[in-house]
Amino acid sequence: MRIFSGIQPTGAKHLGNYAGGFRQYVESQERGDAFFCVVDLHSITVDYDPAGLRERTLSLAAMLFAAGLDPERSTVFVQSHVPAHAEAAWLLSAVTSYGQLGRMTQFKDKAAQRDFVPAGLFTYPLLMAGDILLYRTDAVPIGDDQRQHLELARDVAARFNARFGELFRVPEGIYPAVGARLMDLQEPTRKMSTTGGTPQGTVLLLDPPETIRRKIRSAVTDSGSEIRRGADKAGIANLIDIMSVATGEAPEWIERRYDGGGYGRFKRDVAEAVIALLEPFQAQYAEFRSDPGELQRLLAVGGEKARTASAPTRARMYELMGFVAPIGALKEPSKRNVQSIRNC
Ligand code: LTN
Repeated sequence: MRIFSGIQPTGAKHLGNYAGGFRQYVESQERGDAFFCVVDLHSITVDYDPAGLRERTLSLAAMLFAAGLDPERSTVFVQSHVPAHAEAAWLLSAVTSYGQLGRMTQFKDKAAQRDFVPAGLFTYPLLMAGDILLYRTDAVPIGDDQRQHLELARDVAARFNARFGELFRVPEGIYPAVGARLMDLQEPTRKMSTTGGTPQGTVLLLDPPETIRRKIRSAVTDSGSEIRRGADKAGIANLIDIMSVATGEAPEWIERRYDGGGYGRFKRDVAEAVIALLEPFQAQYAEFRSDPGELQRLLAVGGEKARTASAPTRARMYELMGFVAPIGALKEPSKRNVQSIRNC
C-alpha cells in the first residue's frame, strides 16, 4: 500500500502535531510504502520570511526522523527537490475549475484575513493534489481540517482519468481517531495551535522540561475535583487525552487510576509523562541537528527516491495530455531523432 503525507514547515511544532500527525506517520510506515514530504512550496502561500524557510525546513525534517521515521523504510524528502510537484499542480489546473477552488473554506478564511491574497493561496489545493496523485497514493494520513482538500484531490483524479485516460488512483484519507486532537491548555475549546491557540496553552515539542511543567501546571480546569471526561470538563478531558498520548494508556484507565486523586497530583503526573515522552525525541532531534551534512544527505537520498517514484506518473501525465515528449525522454530514439540531434 502506498502512503503519502505532507507537512508544512511553518510555525513551531507542538504536542498536537505529534498526537495527530507524527505519531500516525510512524505507525503508518509499518503498513506500507510511505512517503513523507516537507511541503516547502506550500509554505510560500502566506506571508513568510525567506531567511527562515531553510531553517524551518531542516528543523522539520530532523523532527520527522527524531519522531521515528526510518529513512531506510520510508521516503522523507523536501517537496522543492522534486520539480514534478510544481509541474503536476500546473497540469492539474486543466481539470480543476475556478469555482471548485473558490469553495475551499481554508482559502475563504485565509483570504478574508489579509489585503494581499497571493494567487498561491487559491491554487494551493492543486499543489496538494499533485503531491498525492504523482505517487499513485492509496492512503493519506491527514488532519480533519484537510478533508475538503483531499476530496478535491479525489475529484481532480477522477476528472483527469475520465478526460485523458486512466492514470491516477483515487486516494483515501486516514483521519486521526477522536482523542488524537489536543486542545489548548488555556482555552480547551480551541485546538492546540501556534496560530489559533495561546502560547501558554501550547506545549512545543522542543520546550525544555521546566516550561512543560509550568504550562501544564497552569492549565485551565474546572471548579470540581474529579478526573474524568464529561460536560463542562473540557480542560480535564484534554489533560486525560494528553496523558493518554504520552503513555499509550486508554483514557478510561487513566480515569480509573486517578479516581479521587485530585487535580494537583494529576497535573504533575501529566507533565512528567509528557517530559518522558519528549526526552528521547528531543535528544534524537539534537543529534540530527548537530550534523547538518548527514541530515542533508538523508534528504538527498529521499529526494532521489521520490523523483524516481514519481517520474513514470509525471511522464504519463504529459503524454496523455498530448504534449510532445522531449527527445531525451524517448525510450528508443528513431533514426530521424538521432539525426536531428546531430544537426543541431
Ligand atoms: N495541506 C496540508 C499539507 C499537505 C499535505 C499534502 C497533506 C500538503 N500536501 C499532501 C497530505 C498530502 C496541511 O496543511 N496540513
